[in-house]
Amino acid sequence: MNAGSLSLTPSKPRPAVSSPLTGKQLLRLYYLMIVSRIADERALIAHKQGRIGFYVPAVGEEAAEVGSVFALSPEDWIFPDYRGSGIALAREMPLKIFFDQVLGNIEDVLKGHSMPSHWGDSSLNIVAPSSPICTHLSHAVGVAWAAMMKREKMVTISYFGDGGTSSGEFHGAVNLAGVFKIPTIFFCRNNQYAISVPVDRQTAVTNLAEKASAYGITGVRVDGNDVLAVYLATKEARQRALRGDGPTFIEAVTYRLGPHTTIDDPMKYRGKTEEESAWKRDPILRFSEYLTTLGLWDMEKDQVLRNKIKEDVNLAITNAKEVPKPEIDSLFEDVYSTSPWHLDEQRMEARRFVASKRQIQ
Ligand SMILES: Cc1ncc(C[n+]2csc(CCOP(=O)(O)OP(=O)(O)O)c2C)c(N)n1
Ligand SMILES: [Mg+2]
Repeated sequence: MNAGSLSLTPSKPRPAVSSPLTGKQLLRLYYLMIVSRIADERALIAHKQGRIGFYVPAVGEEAAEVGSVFALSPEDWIFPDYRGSGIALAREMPLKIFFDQVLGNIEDVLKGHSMPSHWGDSSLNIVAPSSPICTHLSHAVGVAWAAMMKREKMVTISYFGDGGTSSGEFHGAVNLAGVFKIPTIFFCRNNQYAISVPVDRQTAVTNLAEKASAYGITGVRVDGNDVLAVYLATKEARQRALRGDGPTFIEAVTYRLGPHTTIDDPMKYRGKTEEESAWKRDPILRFSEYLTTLGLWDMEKDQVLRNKIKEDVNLAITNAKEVPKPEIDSLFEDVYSTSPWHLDEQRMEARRFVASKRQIQ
């Protein structure tokens, strides 16, 4: 679906309010934020119904994810972490591919090899994430370094959380990128928690962007619930990288409105009052108010858009459930060019196990 098919064209001429983007682009951003929210909400329901095994929602962090991806060029490479529905969808991943990955069926581009909501797709320049925190940062640095040597006009961007900035992997990657002025962007979504641990229990720094100065690179703190501020900060970081002025560490200050993952209950470590006040800063609500002020949006359009997206999301998830799962042999593919003996043994064992299950059924 694209914005045009829902007549998301501006209904009134734009007033003279300054915006870095055209009306059409602003509405596209809004569409992407809502599709990310609805896809996450639908996936959480599917998990409660026992239809999917695991999910990592980005509810509340849509402005940070969508705004930053929107500032990139198609040739840039993205290194996401496990919380990235807005990243994948803003990179124009179709809902079909998105839910095929969540369900891990045979049409999943990653062949069901990754955990649900770890989206990757080489055709979209998105590297499949792995779950260990910040291990992908040095990969993003390495790819950007290679591009720099080859004089290719591209940057890389890696996504991670506030907790990730306390890891050794963060230190190693950012330090190296600073020394060699690597054209990369370190994008931190400070959503206030690392699972149940609040930011002030894991770092004495109140402003994470300050960490950049320890590596001699530019640090930018941006309101992560303001999609346009995030867009501009990322765009500038991209230009800085391409000019040869080195990497940028962006801290997007936001809030994780949902659980850490489907196996978390935030009520065990934070109160309802805190959540309720965070919902008042919902980036989607805020952006819809901005669009309404510009004369680009109204309640009726909003309802039409949400209903259409819900239909699209439901269809994608229903279809993905119908697609068969990969055969057990696929577990052993894509790692070795020639399978070693111990994997051959395990493959035979796995085949016997599946066959015995089938007999019982
Ligand atoms: C190296 C490593 N240690 C521990 C974990 C377990 N773990 C998964 S998510 C997480 C918290 C990460 O918090 P943050 O970096 O703030 O990202 P967020 O989940 O809030 O987006 C932890 C400790 C892990 N995945 N990898
Ligand atoms: Mg966090």
